[in-house]
Amino acid sequence: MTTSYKRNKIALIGAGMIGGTMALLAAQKELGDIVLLDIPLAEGTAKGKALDIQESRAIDGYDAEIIGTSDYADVTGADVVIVTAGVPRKPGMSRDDLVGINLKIIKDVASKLKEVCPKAFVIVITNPLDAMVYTMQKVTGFPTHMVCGMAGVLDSARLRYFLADGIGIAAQNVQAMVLGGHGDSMVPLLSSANAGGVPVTTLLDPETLAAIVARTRAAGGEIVGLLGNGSAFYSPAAAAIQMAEAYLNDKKAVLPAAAYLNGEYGYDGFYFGVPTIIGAGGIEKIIETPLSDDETKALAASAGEVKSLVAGLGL
Ligand code: A3D
Repeated sequence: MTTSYKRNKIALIGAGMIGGTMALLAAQKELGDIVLLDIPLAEGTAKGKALDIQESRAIDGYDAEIIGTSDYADVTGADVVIVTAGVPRKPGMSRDDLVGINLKIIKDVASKLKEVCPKAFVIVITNPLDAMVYTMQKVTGFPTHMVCGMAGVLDSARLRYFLADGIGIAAQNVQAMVLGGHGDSMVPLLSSANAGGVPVTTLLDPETLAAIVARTRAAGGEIVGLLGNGSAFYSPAAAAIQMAEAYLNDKKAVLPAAAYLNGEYGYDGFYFGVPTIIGAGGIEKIIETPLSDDETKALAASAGEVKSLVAGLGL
């Protein structure tokens, strides 16, 4: 009996800082063949990054094909699409300040994806995240469980790192989640955060914990301020690739993601950061975790902000 296996196809829309980093990570993890797409004006960037990564194949040993393009025909049949098309923040800007310019871009990208890869699992990264993932789903009409946003994995990784650093242990030993919208009102959950099963509230004093929560909320802006030009890209790329891997390898991974709510947490009809299970079915389930009273209130405030931004999209 002969069995032939086809490699997965991963399309990265936007070949900028996050797009290029994701291409490298996806190649190193051998997730599949990679298409790096940008606008015609930046096609050279997409082609150049693709060729640069291809030229490291002999060193790294992976076999994936990586191409750069501005032609959506090359995206045809993609299994996973990760979208970073748009512009990042500059120092002093909020994520919501990007809505005008990025809304047009996401509408354009979504209308093309709808034609070429209707079965894809789509992960949006472009900010303002919760509004852009909503736009992606509305314009493509793809099933809501096949369209999601990356923010929670990144925000939670930041929280986990800051907690681990404060306690003096390895970051992977800390389990903690950030829920809600991907903005200043995001909700780091301390009630369930633990280090190897031990509640972090017993390991760090309240002042230190409050400072960590504040730093987590402002962590994206901290990097924007340091870089002076552009926003974080290594950790956002790693976070989105973890989500893509969970889908492609049916990992049933518990990962916070911007998922479409149908009554979970008492909300309905918009995308919001919640714990999910990601596997071959996309967002297979939204998990409802117990929250403290303060966390419930903070989540309500964050939901109010996301809902008003989404209401202004005119979709
Ligand atoms: P950048 O390096 O500027 O790359 C964006 C790329 O998108 C550029 O190469 C553009 O040419 C390209 N682009 C613009 N319009 C289109 C289009 N219509 N079709 C295809 N490509 C297009 O930015 P980046 O990679 O640093 O960031 C990308 C986005 O991610 C920004 O909106 C950031 O705000 C956002 N971001 C989100 C997070 C989250 O956690 C959600 C974290 C970091 C950055």
